[in-house]
Amino acid sequence: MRTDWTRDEIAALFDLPFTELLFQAATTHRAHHAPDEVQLCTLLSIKTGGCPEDCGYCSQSVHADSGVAATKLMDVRAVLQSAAQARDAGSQRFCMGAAWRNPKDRDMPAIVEIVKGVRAMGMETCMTLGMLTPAQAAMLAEAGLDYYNHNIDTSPERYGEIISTRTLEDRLETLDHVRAAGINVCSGGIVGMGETRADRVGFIHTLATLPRHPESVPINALVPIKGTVLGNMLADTPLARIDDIEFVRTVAVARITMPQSMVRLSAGRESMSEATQALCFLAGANSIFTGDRLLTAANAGDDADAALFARLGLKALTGEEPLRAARACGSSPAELATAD
Ligand code: SAM
Ligand code: DTB
Ligand code: SF4
Repeated sequence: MRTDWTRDEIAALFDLPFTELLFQAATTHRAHHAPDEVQLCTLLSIKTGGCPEDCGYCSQSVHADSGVAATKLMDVRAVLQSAAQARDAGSQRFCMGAAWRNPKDRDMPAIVEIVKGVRAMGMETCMTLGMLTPAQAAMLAEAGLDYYNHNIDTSPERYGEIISTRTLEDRLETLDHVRAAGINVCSGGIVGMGETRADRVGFIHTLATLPRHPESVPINALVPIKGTVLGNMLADTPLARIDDIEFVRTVAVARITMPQSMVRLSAGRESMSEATQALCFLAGANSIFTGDRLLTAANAGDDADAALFARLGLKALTGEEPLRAARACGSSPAELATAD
């Protein structure tokens, strides 16, 4: 897979006539994925709020005035109960998020127990816990964690305007540790934070030129949350909200530049019409978050998604993923990911 995309090439994709861009994205999608299959992932916040980081979009930052109460890490049994419900609702992957800058070593035994428990239920596991040391990444790999989510969020130029308590380089370093440990990478970001087209180009460019593309690329549309810097900004300047067509273009460019990745239409579906979501699927999105809650914000809910899938003739992706096959036969997931 190409990892040498230039910004000019990516900008040229964004500039294509919409019909041509969608045709190219849909063609790329079909070459690598079944176009009627969409992966269902369920999110659970296993430790909510009270986060010391100052991400301008996030309701869970102590710097926000969003009214989200801080909780302790959930009890292992309660997490496993939620995972069982998600599995019974047809979810393939269980993604667990903690509002931490980084996990403390004393948190790791419970995290390891959770990973093992969810995996034993036959679901793929994903965790997003903030920055990791190489040793913590190795512990998660040893526990059997399938994916680690760690978003780059925006362009390198814009990063410092959105988050001041860590740098993009910190983020990339954790992605390196995750890769080195042999865990699949889930990394994407947020559009609709008042950024320019050039920022969206820089954001996709950063992901598409990583040494290996992330296996999952979540594209979130900002969920404006009152009391956060960006939620307040959008309330004052509603025109800054991203145009639906531009959002679909971003999904299409992610699909074309990272053909084998699962591109997830992530947060923000609540405020998107069915027609816009359908365009995202046509543009190559092949993964969503199901259930009625994301981490703290509302999500479409299983009934709405079942109705949408029925209208569009989409079905839930099932079956063994390359990672599981890789583990079973002893080769590393990294080798499989580069087998192109
Ligand atoms: N604390 C960990 C971290 O930041 O890596 C994990 C949880 S964090 C909430 C996971 C991701 O959710 C963020 O990187 C961001 O991309 C996304 N996110 C958070 N708040 C959002 C919002 N209001 N709208 C859209 N995406 C959001
Ligand atoms: C990702 O890219 N999006 C998810 C997941 N990774 C952890 C989180 C979305 C959060 C939306 C806002 C909220 O629920 O607070
Ligand atoms: Fe903390 Fe993650 Fe929210 Fe940033 S996005 S404030 S790191 S929970």
